Amino acid sequence: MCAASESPSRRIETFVFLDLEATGLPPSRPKITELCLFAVARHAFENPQYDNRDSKRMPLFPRLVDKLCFCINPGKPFTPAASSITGLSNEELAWNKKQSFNIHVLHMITAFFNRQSPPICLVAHNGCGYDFPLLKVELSALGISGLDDIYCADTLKAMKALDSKNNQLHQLLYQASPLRSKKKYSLRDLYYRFYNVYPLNSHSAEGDVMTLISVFQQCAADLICWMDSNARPFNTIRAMYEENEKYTSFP
Ligand code: DCM
Ligand code: MG
Ligand code: MG
Repeated sequence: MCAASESPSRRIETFVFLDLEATGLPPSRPKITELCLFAVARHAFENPQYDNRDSKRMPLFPRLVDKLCFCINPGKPFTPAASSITGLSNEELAWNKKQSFNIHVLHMITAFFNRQSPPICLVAHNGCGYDFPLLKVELSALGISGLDDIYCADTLKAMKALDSKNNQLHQLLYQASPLRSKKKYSLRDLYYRFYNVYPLNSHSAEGDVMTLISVFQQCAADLICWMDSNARPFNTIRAMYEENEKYTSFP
């Protein structure tokens, strides 16, 4: 967890949900093949809309969302597992003439951020373990050291921290022994915890971002509070690996 001094000095105004699809998992030195960003204002989470016909009073998915989603030719073979779960392949990306992670990606994401109200926090599930360090690799390959003035926060860490705090509170209030936690924290399992069904479109960047926002809505007040004090500058994230190895062009 970051030092408090590195967290935003003002409350976060915009949450930019991020999901990446890529050619595999570490240590395969993955390359990004799909990137999705949905920007949602703090205001939207603090003032949710409800469907009055729904007796469970589930919040509606935010209506005011800015979206950016695109495919990238990774220039590296997918692992069979990654290709299978994402439904993407090197052949299809080449046949559809998708471009590499080039300078246009940087221009698009910086233009997207420039339209959001700061402070901006990138939010990804297991972001610290996967998405942020992987994005850092690709930006470094373009000669970019980071994204200035952008914070980031990991919902996997946040959800575990919130559950642990609630557990401690429960012990204190009821003089109880610690609850044996069998809780699961994959994005799919968190969605199931709140909605009692599994999410649609897992392992598409857009589908996973929508699932993450739906989970976030269920604990928005606590997550926002956690992120206000635990978000860290994106520039403090270390790259997943150093891209010094030259790949032969593929395909
Ligand atoms: N990934 C993988 N094998 C898994 C899970 C994920 O190779 N069992 C890789 C490919 C995905 C990327 O991680 O594109 C991101 O995962 P997710 O779809 O969960 O965001
Ligand atoms: Mg993901
Ligand atoms: Mg995904």
